[in-house]
Amino acid sequence: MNKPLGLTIRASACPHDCPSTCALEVEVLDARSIGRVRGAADNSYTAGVICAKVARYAERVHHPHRLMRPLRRKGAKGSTDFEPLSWEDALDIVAERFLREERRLGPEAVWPYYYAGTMGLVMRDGINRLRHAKHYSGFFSTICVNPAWAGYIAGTGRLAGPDPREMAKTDLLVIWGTNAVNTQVNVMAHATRARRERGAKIVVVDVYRNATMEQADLPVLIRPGTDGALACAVMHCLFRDGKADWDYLRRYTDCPDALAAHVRTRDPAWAAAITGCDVATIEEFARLVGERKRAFFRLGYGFSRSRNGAVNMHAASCIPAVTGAWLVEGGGAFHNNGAIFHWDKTLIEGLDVRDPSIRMLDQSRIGAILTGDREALAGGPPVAAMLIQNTNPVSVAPDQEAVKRGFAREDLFVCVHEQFMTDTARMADIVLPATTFLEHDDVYQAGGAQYIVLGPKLIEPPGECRSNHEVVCALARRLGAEHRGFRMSAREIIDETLRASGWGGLEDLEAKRWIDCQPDFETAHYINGFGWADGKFKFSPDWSKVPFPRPTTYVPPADMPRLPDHWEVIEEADAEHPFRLATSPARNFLNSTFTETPTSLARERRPEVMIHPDDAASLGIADGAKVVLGNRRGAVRLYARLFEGVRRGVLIAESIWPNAAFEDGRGINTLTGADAVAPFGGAAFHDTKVWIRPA
Ligand SMILES: Nc1nc2c(c(=O)[nH]1)N[C@H]1C(S)=C(S)[C@@H](COP(=O)(O)OP(=O)(O)OC[C@H]3O[C@@H](n4cnc5c(=O)[nH]c(N)nc54)[C@H](O)[C@@H]3O)O[C@H]1N2
Ligand SMILES: Nc1nc2c(c(=O)[nH]1)N[C@H]1C(S)=C(S)[C@@H](COP(=O)(O)OP(=O)(O)OC[C@H]3O[C@@H](n4cnc5c(=O)[nH]c(N)nc54)[C@H](O)[C@@H]3O)O[C@H]1N2
Ligand code: SF4
Ligand SMILES: [Mo]
Repeated sequence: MNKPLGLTIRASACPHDCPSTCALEVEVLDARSIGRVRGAADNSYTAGVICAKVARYAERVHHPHRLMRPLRRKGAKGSTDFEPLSWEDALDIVAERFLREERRLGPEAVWPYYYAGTMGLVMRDGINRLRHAKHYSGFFSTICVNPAWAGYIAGTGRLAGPDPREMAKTDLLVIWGTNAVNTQVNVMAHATRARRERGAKIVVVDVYRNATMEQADLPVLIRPGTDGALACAVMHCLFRDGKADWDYLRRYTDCPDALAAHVRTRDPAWAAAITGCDVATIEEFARLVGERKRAFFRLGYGFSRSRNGAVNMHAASCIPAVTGAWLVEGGGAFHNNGAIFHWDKTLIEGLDVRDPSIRMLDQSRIGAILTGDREALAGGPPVAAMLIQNTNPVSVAPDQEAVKRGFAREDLFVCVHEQFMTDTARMADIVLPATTFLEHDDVYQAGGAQYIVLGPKLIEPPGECRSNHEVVCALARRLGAEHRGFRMSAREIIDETLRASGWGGLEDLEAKRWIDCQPDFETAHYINGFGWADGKFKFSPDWSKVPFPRPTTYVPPADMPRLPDHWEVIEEADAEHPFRLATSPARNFLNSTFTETPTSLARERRPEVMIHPDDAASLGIADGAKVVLGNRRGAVRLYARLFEGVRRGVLIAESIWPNAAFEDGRGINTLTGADAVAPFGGAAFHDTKVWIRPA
């Protein structure tokens, strides 16, 4: 009998793409197995709380479907017909093919492609060292943060804000476009404290009555892509009712008079017509903001995933600059803390061998790129070979039909390094088995909190699994790629990177488990000025000057609003497509991760679309009926759920189910568009017009 040797509790970090980056405590049962996972109680942001899906991580790490051996495709692309081979043979095949394509078409024919399956700095970003050393095609990451970050930085000049723990010290928490109960549960723990200890009110702005909105004192239910109108109307009321802090405005902002004049015509009636939210709710929202200076705006990603998303994010971030909420603890606008960590990633990413003249290919436009769109290829050679780590584009990328056509190309060679046989791995020529965060060393940085957290190797990898770093180094040797990082261990890289970034070394971090990187109050609240040269918050940003790294080809459109507004570039419903679809996150999945664990699957049941009962009645759709959603990009078959908590004309499909969960293998991203969101790229996942009919 296998008996646990005796349970030890070890410290770790959640590796997933979630703003919280929880500090974990893992029950280690023996050299190869774990038990329960808990949140560290003495970490001030995690505060002992983690989501259910990670608490039962043992299900994922010890899952019988974990990939254990390298595989080579035998059958047609997309079939499940693979045969095992040795690591040496698998790596040789990949390297030979990369070298062959490099000789034939130049190094830009190889496109390393990755994302955030793990957020560990070494395992996620190390693939860039190989790319830079080999002068392979560049990777412009756009799928998640670009519209949100660009929109936030447009105002503040910097991606940082008040200490996220101040959510517990506010009088008014505005949770805007983030379904925190699903996506970052810790926000709710801090919100609950503010309510209990200070009588704080909670406002939730979203496009359906989700679990977060259920907890709101004031639910603000709007149509997707209309947040700019809502923000303008709130500011209209603040100026109208004498709630604007003119001392603050004159000292800290660029053009308060122009803003006041601009929003004078954008009253609640105007916004009600655009947002679908009634005038009384908008007035009540403004009244709360006006009366409670200590107002904390927790701005999420969801409302930025529209074609006008950056403008809407900027508009929402303007509200606390009107009231001067930034001046007080528990006040201001928080989105992400990216700027406080000042990482030096030279070693991890091989930035010292980077050639900036090499083309950048847009992650979200992978369908267009693989199907040979000249503009998407930036005039360069076709992509002939790929190494994919940490991401599942055949499921998560927009314009799925194009993505699938691209991956089906017989002349495209694909190596996928994965933990599971995902939709993307199925399209690979070579599949390599990957470790999980419990089986390798890495360091993590929070986006929605202020910690750097260590995640050391706690158990041995199952089967023949190898880490991303090991694979990158083994390929580098075969490809003749030169960089000292390829000869270092993950621990050595972590140590040197921490030191170069000013965070002490690995030994320090091992002792402390995490580092609290929160800047002082004056810095975090921009008391000494915002992140722009003149120190002023920008109500009127020059979008082309927003400091966000991007290829020179990404230029803001000339008609981007210069002041907060409703920008009418969303995919509005029309006669043929009377509905607007948002593909909001499911609670028990994390993007396409956890779509393999039994309890997550049991709780999510099946792919569904929420529809207002009156809309359903007018179309003859019954609760639980099979329906088809469609537009010019394709059609998707799933089940209807009648739900009063959406506006008429709006549909919500919680995502992201594997493509195979749908009757004909077409996943939800069959419907979403890959046209780049202004100003610097991104995918408008919640901005899709569709028709719906009974199947
Ligand atoms: N359980 C779970 N957790 C996750 C994820 C997951 O898939 N599942 N994904 C992870 C990742 S990668 C990220 S980036 C974060 C993202 O987490 P969030 O910041 O929460 O962003 P989204 O997940 O895109 O959407 C959040 C909410 O925005 C709403 N929304 C959509 N369109 C609009 C709009 O136009 N206006 C407004 N006001 N609201 C809108 C959606 O309905 C949804 O309820 O979550 C992470 N955590
Ligand atoms: N319709 C719709 N589509 C969306 C979104 C949406 O809201 N709606 N959200 C978008 C967003 S915000 C994002 S961030 C993207 C996310 O898209 P992805 O980054 O592709 O995220 P996941 O689907 O979680 O896939 C991550 C994969 O990495 C693997 N992985 C984890 N750790 C490791 C490791 O250490 N090594 C290797 N080699 N592999 C590992 C996991 O097994 C998993 O299959 O999806 C986007 N797609
Ligand atoms: S809440 Fe987010 S960071 Fe925390 S354990 Fe869950 S997925 Fe990980
Ligand atoms: Mo994301």
